[in-house]
Amino acid sequence: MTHILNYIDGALSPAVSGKQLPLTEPSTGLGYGFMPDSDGYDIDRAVEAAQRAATAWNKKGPVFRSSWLNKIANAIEEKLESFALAESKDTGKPLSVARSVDIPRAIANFRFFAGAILHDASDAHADRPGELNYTLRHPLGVVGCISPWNLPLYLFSWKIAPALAAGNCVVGKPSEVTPLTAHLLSEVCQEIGFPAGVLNIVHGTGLAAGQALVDHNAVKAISFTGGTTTGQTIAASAAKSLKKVSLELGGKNPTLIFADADLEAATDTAIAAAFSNQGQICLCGSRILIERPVYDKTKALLVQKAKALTVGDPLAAETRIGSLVSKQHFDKVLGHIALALGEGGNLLSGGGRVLVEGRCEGGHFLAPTLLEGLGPACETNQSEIFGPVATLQPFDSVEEAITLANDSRYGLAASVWTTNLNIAHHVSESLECGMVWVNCWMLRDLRTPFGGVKESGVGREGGTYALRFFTEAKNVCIKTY
Ligand code: TXE
Repeated sequence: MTHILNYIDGALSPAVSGKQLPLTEPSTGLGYGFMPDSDGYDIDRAVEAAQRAATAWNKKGPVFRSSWLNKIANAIEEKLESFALAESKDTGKPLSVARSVDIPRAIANFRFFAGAILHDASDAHADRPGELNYTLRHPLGVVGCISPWNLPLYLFSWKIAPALAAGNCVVGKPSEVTPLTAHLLSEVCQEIGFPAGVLNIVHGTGLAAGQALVDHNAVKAISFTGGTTTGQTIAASAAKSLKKVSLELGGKNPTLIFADADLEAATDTAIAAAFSNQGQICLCGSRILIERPVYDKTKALLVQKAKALTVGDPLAAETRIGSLVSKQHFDKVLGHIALALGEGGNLLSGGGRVLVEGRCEGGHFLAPTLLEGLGPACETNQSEIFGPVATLQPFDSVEEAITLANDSRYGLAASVWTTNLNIAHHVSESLECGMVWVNCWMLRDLRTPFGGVKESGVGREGGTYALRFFTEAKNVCIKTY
């Protein structure tokens, strides 16, 4: 049995109340350990430790902080395999994905912000005679980072690395569904002697530990990734103390395939965009829009490629689709499929549970599911399902494609497939979202703005956007003569 502990002031400890929550491995359905069921008392302890550490951490300067972030990255890299195994066990995702995507990306996040803070610069406005304005950027002090279960260490590190680099101390609250790699991170921090109190990790539910973090008066900002409804609750709570918030929320992203596209490449990537991580990525392309002249051909390719994906034990090398993250989430996604069929959807592939024999017979596996025949207004094309479910819709013109793509309360990302440069530019400009990939999907440069519009969130992460979020600007104006 694994016993996860909080990491507060450099030490590992249970919740003050002694309460624990059970942990389940989704691919087997079996319990594997316990984690602290922390509450406001644990958050208070963590915030106090962070406050004590804040001045020294900031005053040591960027070179010092950068070197510590690199030490964390190196320490995770040395244990990459055990981190990958833990991430796969906790989420049900294929080990190959955790090993090649999740953990390398977490390492890259620490390294990227270790470098970014060394090259960060502030503004000066010195072009008016007799006046000099310059902008100081102060860290906020103590900040809260709340992360979800789909890419646990990847998204946790995407928040804490810029916060620490910018000179803040952090109280992190990883998802209670997948706390294991955050716990391994705290062990790594202890092993390398990371300064006590600079990073604190408190485990528990959103309602108890998460809400206490959001409500804490000494916490100056909340960076959150998760569901839109939770984001709205957090924004409303944070408004009471006028905390800064960065909210990276849900998506219902379109993949637009025009008739002139390279259909092999487009369908390969559309399948990856729909089903990677079991469809549990905010960037997943769950609405595939296809220009009518190539609709039938594209559909045939998509169905063939969806059916070819191997669903199975996350530890098996050939597995492409693992288990959904929990029984609760599995039931929710199955409910969406039933609703889609009720709405008149025509099932092209998948549609139900996959029984994986042996070790994983109690797991929550779903076949990659494609549906057609559903209009833009139906629930299936409006709700974020967050599972391996995508719909196909035809369109007849560029303008219709744009209208269909924008017919969503979400606006996170889009993937556009065309060899026509004019279409690529016009569609990219017209889409209501924060990120457009043309002839690709999820190709990431960590300097670029990451985030969405409409109900997909508020603010941007990445590069200087994150460093700006985690600092407060102060202008100094000097009359020089
Ligand atoms: O996420 P929650 P859930 C979407 C996806 C999914 C839905 C719900 O559609 O089906 O959200 O998932 C913490 N104050 N995404 O319920 O609740 C919580 O403990 C402070 C999209 O699992 O948003 C966890 O650490 N914190 C997404 C984190 O918020 C609170 C990734 C996320 O949990 C809180 C995951 C509160 N009141 C789900 N309530 C993406 N954008 O990538 C919860 N939390």
